[in-house]
Amino acid sequence: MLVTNKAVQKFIDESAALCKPEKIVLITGDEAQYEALRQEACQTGEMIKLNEEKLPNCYLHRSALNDVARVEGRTFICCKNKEDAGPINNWMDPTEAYAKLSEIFDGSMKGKTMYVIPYSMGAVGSKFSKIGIELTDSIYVVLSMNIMTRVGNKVLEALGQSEDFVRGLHSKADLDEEKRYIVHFPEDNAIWSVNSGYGGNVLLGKKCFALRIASFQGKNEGWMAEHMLILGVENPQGEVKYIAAAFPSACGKTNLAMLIPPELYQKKGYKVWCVGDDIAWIRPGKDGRLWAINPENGFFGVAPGTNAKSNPNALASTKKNAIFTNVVHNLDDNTVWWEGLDEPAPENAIDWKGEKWDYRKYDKKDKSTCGAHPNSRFTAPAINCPCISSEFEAPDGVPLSAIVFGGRRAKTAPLVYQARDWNSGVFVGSIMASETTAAATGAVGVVRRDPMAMRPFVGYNMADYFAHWIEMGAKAEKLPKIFNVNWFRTDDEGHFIWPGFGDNLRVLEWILARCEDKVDAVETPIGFVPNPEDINIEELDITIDTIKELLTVDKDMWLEEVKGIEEFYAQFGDRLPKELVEKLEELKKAL
Ligand code: GTP
Ligand code: SPV
Ligand code: MN
Repeated sequence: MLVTNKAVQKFIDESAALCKPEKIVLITGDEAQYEALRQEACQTGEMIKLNEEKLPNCYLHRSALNDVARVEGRTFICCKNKEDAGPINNWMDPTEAYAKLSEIFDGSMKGKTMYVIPYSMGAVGSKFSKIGIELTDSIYVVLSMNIMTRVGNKVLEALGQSEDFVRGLHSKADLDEEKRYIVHFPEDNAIWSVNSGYGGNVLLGKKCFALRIASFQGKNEGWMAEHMLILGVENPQGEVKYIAAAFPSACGKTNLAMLIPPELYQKKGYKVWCVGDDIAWIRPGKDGRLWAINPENGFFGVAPGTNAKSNPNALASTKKNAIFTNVVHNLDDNTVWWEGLDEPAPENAIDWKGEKWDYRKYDKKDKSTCGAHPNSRFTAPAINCPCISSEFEAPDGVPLSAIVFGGRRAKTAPLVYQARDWNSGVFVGSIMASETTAAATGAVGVVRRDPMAMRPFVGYNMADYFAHWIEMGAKAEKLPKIFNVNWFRTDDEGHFIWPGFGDNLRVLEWILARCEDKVDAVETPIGFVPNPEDINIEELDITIDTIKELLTVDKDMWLEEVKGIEEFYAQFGDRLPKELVEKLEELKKAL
């Protein structure tokens, strides 16, 4: 072992004493080591090597049938005082949690190898970056972390003798659902995850560190960790403006981050650049603006629905050095397939469960007949993305012109509206609600409050998180403007009214015009909506009446909404910032 950092070595020794692995292997970042691990995983059946000509260095992995998404009910924030975790998070006393999980971890790696993954969230050595050490018994985790983060000796070098790193311990153990725990100790910079092998539960740099632990660090250190994509819109003059957007899981971040401008916009010279598709770390800069970095190094994107029309950039990103999880295996040419891909379903196929699959039995209305799991995903290196931003590695990140919130709302929320000011924007984020998706276990399609798309990811009391947002507003003079969008309004038959995807640029154009005071708007009780003629519908098959309809703010529905907000706010008691109580009163009065 080449670890010279004493705190890292102590963490490894203590964890090894608990989990009792047969071997300990340091992940160095060396390609030969990865290649040996890929081969080992193929021998054990953990991964399947795909067609080298069509999908070079790509692999397929199937998770256990009971382990296909994040498990919010088994995710805990373990801080000393229960009140500090707040009413939204599950809480366990840290001492109790360590004891309970120690029993599960005890001997969980017997006969197995414990891999030590030193990784950096953000470019290695940048002052905005943070380091984690993940210990795991899963090769799938090692190889996926190598795609999603920056890994290896260079990270240990950057860490030096510092003790400032997040300690992540993961074991698949028996994949027993009843003993599955995703547990965070924000006060100890530690994460323990056991009995899962799936994405957000086990790639500890992602939701566990970069959102739950980092949101807590950000509150204490004066910055923000958010569930946001970051994109740059380049106008025909070549100026690039940056937008960060928070949508709940499986509500369109990856799609918006990589959008292809409609032909009309391409001809004019518009381009969109992707900085990140899931997580943003945001800090006030010396110039009074808010600056954002994407701490990740790859995409863990939803596969179903990704195709050459909806998201060609995401599709292109998966063509080499990618890992697919729970998609269909096309045996005819040893490639992969999922619902919504451009090609017809393969004749000769294995579904996500590992069983022979007949596409003729597929029924759109019955998710259980899908070949690919609805939350099947790809892990792909960011550098594969044709529209990756030149600022992707910029150590200080990019300056934000706008922050956009959004969710899946069939009716209430209009296509777009602008908050009156920063605190109104915090209010708009705090009242977000969205239909649940397959990204987490549980019912799908139920509307729930998901403030700032962070409901499952705030590592402390959400009332304090709202207060932190308000405080951040006082820290920067040139704040981004705040907006809310809804691509998901439906007609009476349940069809989406707005075309979405690339055409969302038409809405971003209005948003950026508002940021530069170039366009008027109409004031409504919830904020400013566009004049319908200011949303460009050239070359679309919808009329101005459809836009009018998409922009309506229905008072009765909003009065109903207010009741839901009051109920939601009531949980926080006195801890809810008074600024938000005032904003709710203002909304009620305006309605
Ligand atoms: P996470 O990775 O879970 O955080 O999800 P995400 O927010 O990145 O969502 P993603 O972009 O993967 O989109 C999820 C689903 O939303 C896919 O099925 C898309 O097809 C669909 N979707 C994305 N953008 C739009 C849109 O503009 N309109 C409509 N109708 N659907 C969209
Ligand atoms: C999400 O659920 O928001 C994701 C996927 O981005 S996971 O990494 O599983 O959290
Ligand atoms: Mn996400």
